[in-house]
Amino acid sequence: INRVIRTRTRLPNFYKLEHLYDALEKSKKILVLTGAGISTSLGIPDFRSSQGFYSKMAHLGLDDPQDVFSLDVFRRNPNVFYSIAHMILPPDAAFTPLHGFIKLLQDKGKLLRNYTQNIDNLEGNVGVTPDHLVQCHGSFATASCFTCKYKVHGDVIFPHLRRQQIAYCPFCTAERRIKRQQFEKLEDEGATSRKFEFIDSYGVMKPDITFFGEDLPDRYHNFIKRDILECDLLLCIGTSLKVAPVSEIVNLLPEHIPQILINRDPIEHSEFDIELLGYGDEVITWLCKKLGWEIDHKDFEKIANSG
Ligand code: CNA
Repeated sequence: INRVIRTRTRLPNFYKLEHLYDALEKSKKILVLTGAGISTSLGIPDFRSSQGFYSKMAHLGLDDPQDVFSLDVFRRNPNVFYSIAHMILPPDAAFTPLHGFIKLLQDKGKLLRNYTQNIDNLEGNVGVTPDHLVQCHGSFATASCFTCKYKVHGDVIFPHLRRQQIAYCPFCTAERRIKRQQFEKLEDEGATSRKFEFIDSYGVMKPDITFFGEDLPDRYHNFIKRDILECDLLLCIGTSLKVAPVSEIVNLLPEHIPQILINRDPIEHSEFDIELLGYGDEVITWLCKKLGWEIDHKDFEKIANSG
């Protein structure tokens, strides 16, 4: 198992691996902050790695690949999102050893909350309970009409997303057709104006994931202020910490709370007390073996024996 360990001495009692083992044994309120890197071993690309999702966006001709998740772009042209969403659809029933580790913390009564930036909903697959979970950027679990907000289970529109075909709201379809006809008529007459524009996203179903330009779900705001004061350890796993406001959590924690990073790449804009750099599933398996803990995942022993 390949890993690089980096430590610093910000906290006088927390700079050695032994301190981490001890904290994991004793902690009762761990805040686990996760990102796309905890799901990549299932083949779901992250965003910013060299083989990540953004590197596959060049053909769309966007100024910034992040625009596939821009609310304004969706409003004007929902095809952009519908043409790429199939790449990040969650696989049924799957989860990684890292998800298994979060469930293990929950089972041991140590998990205060998992703040996930992921939208793949795999925390539900492993059994992290809703009260232990904050999906900071929403998820594919539900979808809503862009116009009337009619809500459906997310999997209702999965076939459309897989076929890269827009899903429309059943209640807005007729209205959409009328508006479109009115607009086309005006256009034919050369009489279109800013006052009457046809918006392409009219009546389009949008997964309830948070786009750039949208506020985070209320649940995030309701919990985070309390949780940063209550937690006794931060584990930050599989994230580049580049998306605010979630990236700010590490700066909001009280000084005395130890901060741990488990990530493939170092995060240079933030300093952690202990950093375990490597493939997350391997690092967590190694750590659990050290602690005598067992993750309930089919690959746990295989990974443990590979190193
Ligand atoms: P990011 O910016 O792409 O960063 C991912 C981080 O994970 C990088 O620092 C990598 O080094 C690290 N990483 C990748 N693979 C591994 C691995 N096997 N083991 C350990 N570390 C690894 O993604 P962030 O999550 O930081 O950015 C936040 C965005 C990503 C959120 O808005 C998400 O909605 C969005 N996202 C989610 C998913 C998903 O739900 N699975 C997939 C892609 C993007």
